[in-house]
Amino acid sequence: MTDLVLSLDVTDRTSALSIAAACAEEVDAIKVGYPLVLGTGLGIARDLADLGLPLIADFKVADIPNTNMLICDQVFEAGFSAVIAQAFPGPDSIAACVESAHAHGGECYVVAEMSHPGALTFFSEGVPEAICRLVVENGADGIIAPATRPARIKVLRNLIGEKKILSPGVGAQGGDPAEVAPLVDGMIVGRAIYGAVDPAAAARAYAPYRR
Ligand code: O7E
Repeated sequence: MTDLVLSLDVTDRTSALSIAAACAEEVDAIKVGYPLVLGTGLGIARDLADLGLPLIADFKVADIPNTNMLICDQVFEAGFSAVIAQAFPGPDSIAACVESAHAHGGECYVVAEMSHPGALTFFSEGVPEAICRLVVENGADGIIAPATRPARIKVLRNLIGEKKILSPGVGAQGGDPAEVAPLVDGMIVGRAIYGAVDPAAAARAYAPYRR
């Protein structure tokens, strides 16, 4: 029903490569963020890209357009196939990420609403809805929406049409894969897989929800 995206939030190279290799058959993409890149260096992207899976750079890029462009160019030159940006710097900043992504044959996802409890402080009162409209206007490939609030995913889906939804919060944050999988294009799962004694078996447990 959906892709399974492994959020590889470990901080050492040996663990990252062994977990990724063990789970390669069980997942559809790998998301890499600050924990792993700060722990190992950007070169980890090339090592992971060798597995042949799409590689999503979760740097939640959030700067002026020129800086966003410089960051995204580095991301794609490092071997990533997609980048995640924040929307709050505005349409021109998102557009810079989209332009860099598409110039490199990659994708750009924009955070519309986050999954943790505190997210409701600022991602409220129509803000995620406004972000979705921006995403449609500026040609981004999709949004990030919270697996912890499936009702909100349905609302945001109605605003973005065919664009993709990647959804973190399944597993450790309490999101239910059976409820979320039919609503999204990719479920992002971190600790419930990489923190398991047998990460491959933990990833395989999501097989009933994969397309
Ligand atoms: O809770 P886990 O361990 O399954 O990990 C979830 C991952 O998704 C982790 O990397 C976290 O930083 C990220 N995430 C959220 O948990 N909630 C959000 O709202 C957004 C993200 C995220 O990745 O944003 C970009 C996809």
